[in-house]
Amino acid sequence: MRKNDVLHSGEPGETWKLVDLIHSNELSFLMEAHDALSAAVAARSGFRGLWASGLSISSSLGFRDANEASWTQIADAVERMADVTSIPILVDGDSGFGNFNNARLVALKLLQRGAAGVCIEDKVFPKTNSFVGDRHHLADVTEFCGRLAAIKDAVPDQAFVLVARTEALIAGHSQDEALARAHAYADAGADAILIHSRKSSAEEILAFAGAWQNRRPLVIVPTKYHRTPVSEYRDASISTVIWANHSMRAAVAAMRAVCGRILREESIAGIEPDVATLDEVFGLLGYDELAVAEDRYLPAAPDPRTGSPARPRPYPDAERWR
Ligand code: SPV
Ligand code: MG
Repeated sequence: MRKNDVLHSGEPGETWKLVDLIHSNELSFLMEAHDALSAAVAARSGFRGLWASGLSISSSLGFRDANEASWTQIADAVERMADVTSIPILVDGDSGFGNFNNARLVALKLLQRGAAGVCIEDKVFPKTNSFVGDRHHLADVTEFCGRLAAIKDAVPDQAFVLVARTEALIAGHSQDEALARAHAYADAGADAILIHSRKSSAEEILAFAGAWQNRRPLVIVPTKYHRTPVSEYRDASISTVIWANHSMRAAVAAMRAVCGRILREESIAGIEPDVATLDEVFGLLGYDELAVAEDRYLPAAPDPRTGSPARPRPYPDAERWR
């Protein structure tokens, strides 16, 4: 579930895990993460893959999801997520941060920083979050296919998953337009297609899935149509569901609640049962490994009373942090 906590060079074949998830006959789930801590929590919870959400990373940095954060800031966040987990990360690469040249550079850098795949959407730079306003200008199909092809050519690792996301339905276009785009993106080399919708029912997504006939694995983001049971996605042979922003939104709600209570009660006594213990935080971030490493690498301090070089383990609590 977790790498060697601090000194982690990645595990051989790790990126294939995302290929396996996307191609699995089972419905797969990717959980949103926006920093190392949320990635560690999702991995510990049992999720087998992560979605490095542009919205959530931007929000955690105090930016709007409108390409205000630079791609290097996104890559920094992704690197820390990859450092503390061993589950694959599909990175939200927005529209690729420019033309084919920016897109292929970003994809290559994300691979180098530990990502297992990138998803790029057929918008122009700067993009706007799909749930904000109506200015969702689609990229020209041929030009977007160039971005996809350039990524495929530039990223030599066959295990690196390229997801092409069409915003055709978000931008108010027809199913036919969405399908034509998806077929063009598959022809250009996309390993999977993400079809996005902001309707409150899954109707248009399920219609798309029916017409798509599983030509490539289909990925969905049911943020707005959240009431649909996942059994409907299984029945529609959808490959992967992304829970796109729920750790970030949960964190906002939890922080709001705890700040309000501490302010009102002028005390932290009452909130203790409602916040994570420090042991949980230490456990998530591998403090047990540091305890073992200190024992191994630091010179033994003499006992001040006896002068003996033998010293107790520095963190007798380490077992609780596993
Ligand atoms: C994100 O998580 O940043 C996404 C999904 O792109 S959405 O916010 O639904 O557009
Ligand atoms: Mg996004």
